Amino acid sequence: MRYENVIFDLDGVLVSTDEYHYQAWKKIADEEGIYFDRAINNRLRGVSRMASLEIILERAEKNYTQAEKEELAQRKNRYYQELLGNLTTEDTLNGVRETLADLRKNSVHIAVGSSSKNTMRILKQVGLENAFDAIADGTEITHSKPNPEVFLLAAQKLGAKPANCLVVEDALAGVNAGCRAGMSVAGIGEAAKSPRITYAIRSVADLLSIVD
Ligand code: B16
Ligand code: MG
Repeated sequence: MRYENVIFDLDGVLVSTDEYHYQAWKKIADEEGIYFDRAINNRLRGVSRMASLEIILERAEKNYTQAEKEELAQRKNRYYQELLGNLTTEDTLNGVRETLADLRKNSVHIAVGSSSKNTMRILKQVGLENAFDAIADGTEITHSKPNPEVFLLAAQKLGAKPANCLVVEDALAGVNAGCRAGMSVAGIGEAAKSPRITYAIRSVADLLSIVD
């Protein structure tokens, strides 16, 4: 085995919750009269909720107090959680379930490394709460991606050395986090174009040939 451990990003790699993040932030931006589009949304991938809000507020015409920012972040999370209510076991991305099962069959340890504080709720809703050997998420870290903290925590929970881990990411912030953790990175979607990745993949099913 080339890698004994694979650490998956959640949003945009296992589940297409990235669209729900976009819709929830778009609603906030519209309510506040702030310009927001999908290009700006791409900068929010992998970035924590408060850091995402700061990026959106770059286009705001007024200054927001800390209390106002906290209210906006809470409101966004309410809208996001309402949308998460639609998630079913059908909503994992292409090839995810089969690939997770095949990796495990080949004794590869698998983990989730996500900035999201909603990770457990999402995994439960799509029926993947027992699919991983370890889960590290936004509720356990101080610094979100591009800081390597969440991936280092996932590796620690797996009892793995970073050099033995392959990170799977769709976001530039996540690619940078994986590199800073000293891990190899497979990039999917936008992240497949990053010069920092080790492998470009089209779907998680491509992982089997990389890991073996
Ligand atoms: P929450 P990932 C990230 O998840 C999302 O990509 C990012 O858009 C979001 O702001 C962040 O989680 C925090 O999410 O508001 O649910 O705590 O890509 O690291 O799995
Ligand atoms: Mg992601």
